[in-house]
Amino acid sequence: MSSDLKSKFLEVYDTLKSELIHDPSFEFDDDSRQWVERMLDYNVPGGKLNRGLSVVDSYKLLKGEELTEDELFLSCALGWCIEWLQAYFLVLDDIMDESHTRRGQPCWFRLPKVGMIAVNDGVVLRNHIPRILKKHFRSKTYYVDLLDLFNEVEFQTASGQMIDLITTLVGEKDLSRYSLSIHRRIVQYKTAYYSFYIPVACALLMFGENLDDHVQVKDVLVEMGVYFQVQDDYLDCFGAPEVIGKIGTDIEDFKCSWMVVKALELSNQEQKKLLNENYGRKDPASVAKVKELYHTLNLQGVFEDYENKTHEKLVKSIETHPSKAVQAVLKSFLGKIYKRQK
Ligand code: DMA
Ligand code: MG
Ligand code: MG
Ligand code: MG
Repeated sequence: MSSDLKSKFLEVYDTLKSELIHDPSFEFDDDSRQWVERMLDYNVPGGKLNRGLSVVDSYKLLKGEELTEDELFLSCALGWCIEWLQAYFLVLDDIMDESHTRRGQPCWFRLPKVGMIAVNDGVVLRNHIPRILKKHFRSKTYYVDLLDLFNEVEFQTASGQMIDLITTLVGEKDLSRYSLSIHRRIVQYKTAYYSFYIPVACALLMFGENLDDHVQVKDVLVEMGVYFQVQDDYLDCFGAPEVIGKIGTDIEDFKCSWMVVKALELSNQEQKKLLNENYGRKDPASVAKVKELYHTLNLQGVFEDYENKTHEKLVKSIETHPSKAVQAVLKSFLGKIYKRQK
């Protein structure tokens, strides 16, 4: 990724933010304008920006030549809509997961002056997306398809979040229900569509393509998204908080994480008992016991093996795609996440 593109991308953020805090549909005063600006700066641009930048990258690869100023701006704006979507989901996810840090700073709702105002901030972030789209894409032939895409993906993500959350209630902490197929269902919906499918789908729409003609691309991207969330589950436990910018809470939250599913698969009766007695408890001693078991079961090695095999499978399936440009889009995406540490 060129630093040029990244600085252009950040420039577009400033433009979009300025439009939103001067939105004529609301009579902003200094306080409300300042609140929105601070909330946006805190929650929208501080991540890796992979999802957003991928729209620009993908569009470039599809077009195969330099973008015009206008195309560059529009692909950046679409990229930012995805970053806004991500910010909206993360602000609410951190409340529901009772997380403490995100991107190396306290979660937004943890700030003393914010608290549960963060719930409404999430709604505001969500509402900014159609406002950006209306301002910049209303006259495009693909405008309705864009709106429909964002609506579909939001529905899928919210549904995935719902099953991620209600699965923890099942059978009063009965781990015997957790399986790889339940895990897959959760992560496909909560992560894959909004993290992997939507950036490429945005680029395809801007390029004039019909999304119904790209089912194979969607399938590969969903597989990549599942792999990405397995990495997230792994890093929740074994990642370095100062690198990933967040402290894991999956064990405390009794999440149907890839780690616990694998641990259950590999455990003997005694180890299962240890899991049942300690998984989903907030006290650090219980969490430490679960992590120790993960070490004993060599889940690091199991993960490494999964990562290598999944990478190989994804490359093979990408290479069956008839278009070299599409292959390049998918490979560039895969390259960004393979063996990621954050
Ligand atoms: C992430 O799940 C999914 C969404 C839609 C935010 P998660 O809670 O594992 O994410 P994180 O580890 O970043 O809190
Ligand atoms: Mg979370
Ligand atoms: Mg969550
Ligand atoms: Mg996680």
